[in-house]
Amino acid sequence: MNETKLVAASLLFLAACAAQAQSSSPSATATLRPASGSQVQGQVTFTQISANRVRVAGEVTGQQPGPKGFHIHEKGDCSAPDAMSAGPHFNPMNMKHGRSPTAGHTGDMGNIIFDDTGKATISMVFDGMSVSSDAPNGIVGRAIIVHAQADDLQTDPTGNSGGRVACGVIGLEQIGLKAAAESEPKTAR
Ligand SMILES: [Cu+2]
Repeated sequence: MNETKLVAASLLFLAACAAQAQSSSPSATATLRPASGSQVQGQVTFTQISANRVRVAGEVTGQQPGPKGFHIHEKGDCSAPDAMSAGPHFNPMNMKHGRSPTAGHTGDMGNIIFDDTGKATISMVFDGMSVSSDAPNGIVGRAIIVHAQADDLQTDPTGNSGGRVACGVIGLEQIGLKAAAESEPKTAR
């Protein structure tokens, strides 16, 4: 192989790596907005770190201190004032409520812990979900919900975590405009 061919081959290899890295680590974001008259809001990012494994990171503020239920719900619709429009927990495997990955719904992310100032800093990894809008376990286009109470990680199907105090639609970062449009309050329901 002469030098030119070698360089060309190397470039092709690098390009292939870059393309693969891009397609295998998509990320999505959700902007949590208050529901049920709360002041709870925040920003959460979902990053695919390997097959069916997603890192969830972000910050939520305006909540009472302590652990509060934190789930992905089935429908990317936060239009109802109490966020009930987001439907039940995202549960494509038809499991009982609990906590992923050993048991539970795909959307069961357990609790996030709010400190004395009402802020929760989130950094967790979950198996069994993907940052996709078409995979069976894809979370894009669904909604993330913060609850009024702690999830007991047991009571089926809700975790007995009370009302919904914040809701945000999960949208791919590449289609930020579409995600923003989807999270606009709907005029008719
Ligand atoms: Cu929930």
